[in-house]
Amino acid sequence: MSLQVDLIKQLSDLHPKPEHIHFQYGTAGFRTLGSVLDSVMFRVGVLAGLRSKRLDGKTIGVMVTASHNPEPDNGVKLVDPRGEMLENSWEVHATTLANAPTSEAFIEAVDAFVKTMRIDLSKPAKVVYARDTRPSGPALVAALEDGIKAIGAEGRDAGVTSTPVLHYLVRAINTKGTKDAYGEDSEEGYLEKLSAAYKKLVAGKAASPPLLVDCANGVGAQVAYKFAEYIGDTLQLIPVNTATTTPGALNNGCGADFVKTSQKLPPSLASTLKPGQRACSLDGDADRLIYFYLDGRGQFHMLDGDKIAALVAAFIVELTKAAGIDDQIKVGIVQTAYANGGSTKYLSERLPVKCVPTGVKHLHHAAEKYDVGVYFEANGHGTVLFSPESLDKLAQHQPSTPAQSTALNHIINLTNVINQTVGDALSDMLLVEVVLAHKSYSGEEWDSLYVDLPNRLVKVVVADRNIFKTEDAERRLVSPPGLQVKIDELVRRYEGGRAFVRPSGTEDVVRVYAEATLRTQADELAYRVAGLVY
Ligand code: NG1
Ligand code: ZN
Repeated sequence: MSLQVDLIKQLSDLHPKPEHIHFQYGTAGFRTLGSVLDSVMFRVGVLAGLRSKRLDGKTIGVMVTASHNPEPDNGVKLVDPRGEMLENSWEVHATTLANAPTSEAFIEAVDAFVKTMRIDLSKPAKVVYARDTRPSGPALVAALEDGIKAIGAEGRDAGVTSTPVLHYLVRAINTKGTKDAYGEDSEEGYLEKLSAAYKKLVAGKAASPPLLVDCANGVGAQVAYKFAEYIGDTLQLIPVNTATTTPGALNNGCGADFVKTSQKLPPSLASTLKPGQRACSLDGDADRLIYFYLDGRGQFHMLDGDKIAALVAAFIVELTKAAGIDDQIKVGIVQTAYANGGSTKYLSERLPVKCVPTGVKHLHHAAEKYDVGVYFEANGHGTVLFSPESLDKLAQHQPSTPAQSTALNHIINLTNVINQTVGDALSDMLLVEVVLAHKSYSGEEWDSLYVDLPNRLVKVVVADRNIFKTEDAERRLVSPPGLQVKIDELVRRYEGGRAFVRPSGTEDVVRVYAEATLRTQADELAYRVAGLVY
């Protein structure tokens, strides 16, 4: 079977590539202004179909979102059959196809690609796709659908939903009817699976105080409202910032990225959040989660991805001990250079900790090497992975006391409340609430596990961010020559100082991170390092 060249040409001509734009499949897929992404969407539709054919007709996912970025931005990324990010080696093929200047050049590139990858075009192809609430979404999905049609793939529209729901769907579809079945392949199936596990885990525990959920005016609002229904009285969820149709509201002055970057309470919560009460923020596609609370004096405290990792890892270790399985199932942590030094110190005194470069795929792959791998980026993106061997051990373990049996059941229920395909704000929120309920922790008690070092993250716009090259999991620069020596010199002058510089993989900027024992010193160090970069 060969390509349907006429059909591809006819449809591709409806989605011409804009001149003078170079697209790049980065850590978060293609991401830029929604208004220039039409051709990219069409071509991603074709590519997703080809990937499905290459993998023998397994369903591939496509998510249309720009996450925490401003509303006019949009983006697209592919999801592999187990619900994971697209295999690394295909990122360059995605980039090549997206940049073919004309329909003819695109068809030629597809043809060459099919031949080198030995893709059997007679194989079936299935693609499931979803989008967030951005206004540019419907038109971009229409372009994607043209691409799916052009390659002769079968498309399934999962509608408007969160990124983690789409990842769940992909895994559920591909494991249906097997021994690894992940759940019903629908949003209801997802809600049902997670909330049933949550309810078992908190059965008999005192009801938690109501939880404010800042939905960033994005798609998380819709999923949060549904969870509120599914989990009923066990925990009262109060979704706020749910204006998904108000122009300009998405991620604006609210959401996980706002809270993490500005280290402030979203102004819209100022009159609602009471001292002592917990709240959390999701990002625009609901795959990041940040908690916070106001103390008795009304002072804001943030509980970020590092704090979530510490809370959750300690709880799982405790349960493996209580279940008498801690000699067989070991917990490990994966972080990036952005993890707060306070968290790294606290965690590495207790558990194995690995530092990897920024980007979910690096964290995910490193976490797969542990029996139970807990990975979180400081920005609140993360999850927990249980290896297939650990799942087998849990299923086969014979508890010798009722207490062991209870602990074992808790761990098994945790494997179901956790979305193991990708970071999932609402799944992580239920997980955190389980641990807090079991430990009877308030936000303040959770926060006191360790003290965060004051830190500052700044963006620097530079002429060419590609000259910045790093090593040692992005903690040191190898290029431009000489710059790292200058950074080292500066850092030495600050007590508890640490700083690093790396090019962003999602924005045309260089990021500078600094921490120090004192707030003013962390800020000063960040700005002085930024001065070196500029
Ligand atoms: P870049 O732009 O490469 O720093 C950002 C986040 C990553 C990750 C990606 C994907 C920070 C400092 N960086 O990457 O952690 O989440 O976006 O969305 O938060
Ligand atoms: Zn996101």
